[in-house]
Amino acid sequence: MQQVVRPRRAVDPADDDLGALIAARRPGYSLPAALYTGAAAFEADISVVFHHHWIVVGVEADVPEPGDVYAVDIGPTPIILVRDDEGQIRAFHNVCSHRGAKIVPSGRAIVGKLVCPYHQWTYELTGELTGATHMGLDFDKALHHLQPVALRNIGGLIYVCLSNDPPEDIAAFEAIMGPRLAPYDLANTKIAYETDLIEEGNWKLTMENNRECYHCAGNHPELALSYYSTDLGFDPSELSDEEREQADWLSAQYAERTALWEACGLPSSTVNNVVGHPTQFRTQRLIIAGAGESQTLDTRAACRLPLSEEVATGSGDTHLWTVNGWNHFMGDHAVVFTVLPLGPDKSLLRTKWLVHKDAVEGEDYDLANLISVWVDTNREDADLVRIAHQGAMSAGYRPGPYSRFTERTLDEWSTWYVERMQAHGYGV
Ligand code: 3BY
Ligand code: FES
Ligand code: FE
Repeated sequence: MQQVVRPRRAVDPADDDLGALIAARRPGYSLPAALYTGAAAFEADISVVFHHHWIVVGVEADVPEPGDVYAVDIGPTPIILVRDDEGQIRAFHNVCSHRGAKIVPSGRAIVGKLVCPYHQWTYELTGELTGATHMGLDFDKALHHLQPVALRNIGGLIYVCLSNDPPEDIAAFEAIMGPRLAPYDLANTKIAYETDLIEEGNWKLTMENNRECYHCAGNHPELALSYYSTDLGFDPSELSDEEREQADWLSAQYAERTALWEACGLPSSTVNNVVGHPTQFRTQRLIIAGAGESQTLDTRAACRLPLSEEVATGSGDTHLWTVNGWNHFMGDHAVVFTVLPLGPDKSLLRTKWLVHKDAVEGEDYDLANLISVWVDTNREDADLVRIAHQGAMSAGYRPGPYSRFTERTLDEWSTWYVERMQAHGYGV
């Protein structure tokens, strides 16, 4: 069998000097290579971004019933989401208070209690330790409950923060996104399908790739049917007369539709809280192209049961980007993407397609039709992330200029990253 030799970046001693790398980032340009490829940057990302910021890990539908457990790994730190007997969703470190074993394997389970496989310490779904044999009469179980993790359920999206001092601006995010997501009634959805894609690239390259649609025209024939890539901006001087007419038409449509949506109680204006916001997010209600209903190949709804009556027709696509995810909420279904780092050059992209919980596969929706656009788009994006990472590994890589028309959001992303690293003491 032929052995696959993975390319390795020539190690430069400066790769470990995160302070110098952060200080070297030039505004308007992509990051120095070692911030994408280096082991030191990866460790700092886990510590600064994933252990001190609000991270999206799942949706209410991951734990629909009491006793449902969903175990996720945030870098080296495994956590569990659990719905307790009162219906409350809680998050805990997935680490036993005895000798620290990981209690539940990653993935989903249904349990009555949480029992550590090592010595069978037993926890209630509230985290309380109720069973621990041979520990003596003086052993106080109350001191050994599971360690809680900060959790916010924002319109059905589950955010956690591993820090004991979580960024307080989650309140601003909640104030804006709570009302925007409420009409989609995510609490009453189910996961129709889920995919795990291991991307061969740094998680920041996955996030950068998703923040621009410069690459869409050349790479996403399926998504292009329902997605107006021009909503992310093009250089007007490069447009033909016909293209300019189209762009003008689209801006007029946006003005008209945004006013209409707002009048119907569907908040729609763009909010861009990235630079200067620890809990970064950007949201916008997009017009869907074609028949305007959904991100499908025929641009019509894939599921005949809407997520709610409020969004049943003409509600467009609420697009939300956060630090490790992006989302599309449409009238008939939602697609939720979460990105979790596995290594400097490996990231997990988990995608969930949500439909109304009463929708029946084969009757209300055809699964292949529901998932087809994003299965293809994800595969295409994974290829782009792979070649971007390969380039960053090369001795020939130099930080390159972001387009001020189509990649403004990337400059904001990289600026946010540098700011957050500096806030945690790197490069200052
Ligand atoms: O649709 C998305 O989620 C993103 C935004 C722009 C390009 N991309 C495919
Ligand atoms: Fe969990 Fe011992 S490590 S019971
Ligand atoms: Fe893409």
